[in-house]
Amino acid sequence: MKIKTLLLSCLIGASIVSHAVADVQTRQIRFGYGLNENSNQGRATKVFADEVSRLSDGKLRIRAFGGATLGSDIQMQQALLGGAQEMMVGSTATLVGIASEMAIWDTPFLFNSAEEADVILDGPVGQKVMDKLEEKGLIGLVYWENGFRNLTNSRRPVESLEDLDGIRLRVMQNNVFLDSFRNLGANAVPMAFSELFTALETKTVDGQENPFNTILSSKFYEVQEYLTVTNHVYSPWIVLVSKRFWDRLSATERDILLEAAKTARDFEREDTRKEAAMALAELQEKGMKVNELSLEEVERMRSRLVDVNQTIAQGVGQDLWDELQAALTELRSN
Ligand code: TF8
Repeated sequence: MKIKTLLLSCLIGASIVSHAVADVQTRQIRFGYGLNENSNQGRATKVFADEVSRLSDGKLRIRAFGGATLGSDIQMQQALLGGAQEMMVGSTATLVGIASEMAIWDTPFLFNSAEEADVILDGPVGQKVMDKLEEKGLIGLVYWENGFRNLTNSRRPVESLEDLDGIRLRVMQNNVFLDSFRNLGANAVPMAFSELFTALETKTVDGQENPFNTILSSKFYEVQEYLTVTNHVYSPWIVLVSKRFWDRLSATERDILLEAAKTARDFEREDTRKEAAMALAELQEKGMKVNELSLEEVERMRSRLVDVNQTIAQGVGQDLWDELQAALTELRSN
């Protein structure tokens, strides 16, 4: 009985696959990302590429370009809009110029844990925000984890908010980040990630903020002495497809890209969390001086940032904001 069922499901499986692959053309898909190959972004892109190849019998070929060789996040988004590039993964924060709703993920201290982020991002609110991209010419497939962001700088340990005074801090090209860090007293400078290492090295800026993973994989420890654990915001990445390209794909081709993006997402989140758990110790070994912001200072930081929430709610629409808050309340009551 069991063998029979197994055989039967193999047969059904085989027929689905052969039908499916017939619906798949040979295509090259340029997939760009900003971090280097030896980063969580790079490793997950490799998983995505392998999975797309496996599901399509090698017909769909992902050509991955890391290290911003196809341009910064914003430049790649433009290439996707124009149809000059097919896919990318990048920060949602840099997408705000195209879909203002994306700013909702920039809310300081929004999520208490990565697991909370998973539920919200993969749930109805995450989907709703992602769907806003379509009318702008982009298709969002899934969110990957960038992670909780922490502060580094080359000037001094940041123990209190006052220590941020006058620090030239690179932020993502996004008004929420700009306003947030200005409210905290830093001299915030918006800049593409692809220019950041050099800017830190030449002291054009004194500091930046990113998850431990990126501080490690981008070797910021070579040019930044102080790391302050703040976890001030959880930032997602999003996997994007050019709508012009998407519109030409068959249903099967679309399914393959979406399935592979989900597999890569699950891998990426696990990989990122494992790396993050080790990264802090490694950064200390590399010579970074690490301090944790005291609870009292975190509270001061939160209260200075409350005004930003108001601005975000206005920008994304009060309804969406309320929906997110309700989803979080429900999640936390379980
Ligand atoms: C940043 C982000 C970067 C992303 C990446 C290049 O600081 O955290 O990780 O933009 O896609 O810019």
